[in-house]
Amino acid sequence: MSGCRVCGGEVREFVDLGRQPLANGFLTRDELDREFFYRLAVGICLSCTMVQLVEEVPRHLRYHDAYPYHTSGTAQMRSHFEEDAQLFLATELAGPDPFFVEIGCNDGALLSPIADAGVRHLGVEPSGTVADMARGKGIRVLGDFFEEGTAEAIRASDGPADVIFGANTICHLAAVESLFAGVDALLRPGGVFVFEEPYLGAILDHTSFDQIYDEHFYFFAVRSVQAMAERFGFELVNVEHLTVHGGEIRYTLARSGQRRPTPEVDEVLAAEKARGLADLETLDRFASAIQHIRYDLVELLTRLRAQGRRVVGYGAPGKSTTLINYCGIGPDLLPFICDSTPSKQGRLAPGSHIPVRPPAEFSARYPDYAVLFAWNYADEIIAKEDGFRAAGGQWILYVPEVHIV
Ligand code: DWN
Ligand code: SAH
Ligand code: ZN
Repeated sequence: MSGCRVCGGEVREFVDLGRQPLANGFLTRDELDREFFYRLAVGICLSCTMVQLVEEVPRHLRYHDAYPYHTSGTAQMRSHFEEDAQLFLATELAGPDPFFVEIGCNDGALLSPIADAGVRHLGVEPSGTVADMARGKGIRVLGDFFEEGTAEAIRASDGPADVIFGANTICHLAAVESLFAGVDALLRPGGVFVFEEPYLGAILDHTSFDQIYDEHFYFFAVRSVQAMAERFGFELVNVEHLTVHGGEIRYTLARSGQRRPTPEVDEVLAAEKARGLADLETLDRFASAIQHIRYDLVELLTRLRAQGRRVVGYGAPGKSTTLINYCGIGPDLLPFICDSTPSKQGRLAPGSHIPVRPPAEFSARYPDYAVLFAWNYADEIIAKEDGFRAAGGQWILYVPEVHIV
């Protein structure tokens, strides 16, 4: 295989999830004969330790006008980004006439309070429908991919940025050289580049292998992000653990020598070393835990079907595409999946072609069991759907292992 996308080093593959469709490629019936597949496998760079996909899906196939994910669709993410915005407004954006740039602003969950505060801002968002939703909230959006060229154009029209931010987006950008060249062109000398992304350590802790799909090209850890930053003239100056999306880290980068790193950077680095996060044995253990989950889940669903129990899926996140296709689950085991996102409803789930329906179909006739694909919102969903358990229904979770609650 080809080398590491960050440093060119040798990449050792440790997980192969087979042929997979686009995680967010929800289809109409007439699109069925044109479905795109690729090989989903993950490796670690033996030189810089960056964990990454071995095959990149071209970005225009991943992000386009039909991209169906809406950040503001869940209460948890709305309030998370509202808090982020208030944090930035009180700190990095407290000076005179600050300028804030968000890479991958989606429907504007974070930029909305920043715009409301009257702060100069720009979202960079290539997926047209979500970009328009953000514009509808009074947010300035550039409908394009962030890369060196777009960053230079922003710098020329708007001047330097105090903060460049990305959430669940920076790990999607395979071309890190262009990303960092863009950040270098746009960020003011003392500014910060901040991003929040799923943490490799959390993915291993919970065996949440469903976080692996076409969009998540990199699986960041403190050591690999520190090495990447240094390679491009930046320094990792702070790390903070976040609970959203099953466990993330917020990384703060500054230009080398501009800010003193906080003790947390060395603390988390030491913790990663102590647990052997980048060791091949650790990654091989993860790979075998994945196989156990597949065995247990397929066995459970097959047994429930034999017993005549009705089982449906709850939530159709991008993550569910990996789980469903790796386990070979089809409409025979799960007749439908309900999801609150209008742009997914009425379509077929990628690969499995299980129909996606509105949550009203769930409550209209409760099944005996529901597989909770949106497990990162378990508390919110189980509380909201209390009628399901009151009617005798049971939730099936598969993170960190298959269990019924
Ligand atoms: O990184 C990414 C993150 C930010 O968003 C992208 N690559 C794609 C996407 O990942 P995801 O699809 O795994 O995200 P979520 O937020 O875990 O998706 C949850 C899904 O569950 C959504 O489709 C909405 C749905 N849902 C629901 O139907 N009822 C969620 C809740 C809370 C509900 O009550
Ligand atoms: N930040 C939001 C959205 C994450 S989904 C959140 O945390 O919920 C990833 C988003 O990044 C999508 O909206 C996608 O269109 C956008 N994106 C992908 N590549 C990009 C790029 N090169 N520049 C800017 N946005 C990009
Ligand atoms: Zn490398």
